Amino acid sequence: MITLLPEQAGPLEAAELFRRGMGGAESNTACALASLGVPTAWVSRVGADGFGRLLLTEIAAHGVDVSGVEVDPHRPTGLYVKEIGAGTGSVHDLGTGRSKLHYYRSASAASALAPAALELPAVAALLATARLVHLSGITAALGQASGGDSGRRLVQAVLDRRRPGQLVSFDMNWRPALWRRLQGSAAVDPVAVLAGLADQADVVFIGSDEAEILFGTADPQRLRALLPGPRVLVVKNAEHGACAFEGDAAVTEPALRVEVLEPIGAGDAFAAGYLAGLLRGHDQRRRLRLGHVCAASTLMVAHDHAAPPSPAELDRLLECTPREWS
Ligand code: KDG
Repeated sequence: MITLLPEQAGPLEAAELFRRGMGGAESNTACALASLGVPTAWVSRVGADGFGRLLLTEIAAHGVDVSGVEVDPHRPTGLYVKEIGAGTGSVHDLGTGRSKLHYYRSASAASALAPAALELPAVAALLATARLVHLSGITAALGQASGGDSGRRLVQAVLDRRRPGQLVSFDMNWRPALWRRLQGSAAVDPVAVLAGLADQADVVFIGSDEAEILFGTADPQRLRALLPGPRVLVVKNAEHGACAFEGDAAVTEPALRVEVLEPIGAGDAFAAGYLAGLLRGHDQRRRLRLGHVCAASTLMVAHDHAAPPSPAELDRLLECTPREWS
């Protein structure tokens, strides 16, 4: 997605100047993974417009393979506007942050993502060799607002077709606006859909704020009991830290203390850091740490993503003791 970020905080009606940026949970994660040196590809759809061309160029410039991105001649590229310090206390309606996102995505190219995407030769070739496929609850929700479930079917098809040994990670990414039908309430129970998909993945990420809304608890042990399927369940508790369960064994790692400018995108960066650690064979503590370091870089900027620290700084942060961990 393209993002429009007002130059000044305040209500949207007072914003005159906007800075253009790049957002979208999956592409944020892809860019951060590529910046960490992990060969990464992004599969999505953009419009045949300037914003679509810009996204393709910029995401490729981060080192991400965009050969699996389809250009739709009939639908525009998705867009969202960030309202900074909107005073509503809601990010994705979660009540955690200082911004509110206004989406212009319902008729966008990416909103038409469907299982047919897997038939594209470029996408089939990427999936045939990928060690890990990262999915999110955002993709699963696409189509729901207009009464369809193409996004959910696409996520299910990826899960069904995974090769032996191929890992699938799933970021819950609760976006209530996507699950609300354009008129009336949701056609399906989003909690059942998300829990059902998460249960089939190998690694699942969930924020405690979204866990509280979806499952009525943010307690990691209770969440593990509710989501027993994935080999690894990572529960992220914002500035406090994150807890990873592998089987029943839990490892908790505190977050870095940083000055937060804007939280959107930090979860995507965390997923990238954790997954890079997993693919490199790091233990749980190091994976969580790498997640926190990547999240911290994003928390300190107004845009949705930031380059992770240099390899030398990363090594220092991964080696220090929790007391020096700030
Ligand atoms: O996680 C960050 C995303 O929320 C943002 O980049 C936009 O993908 C987006 C979404 O659907 O909220």
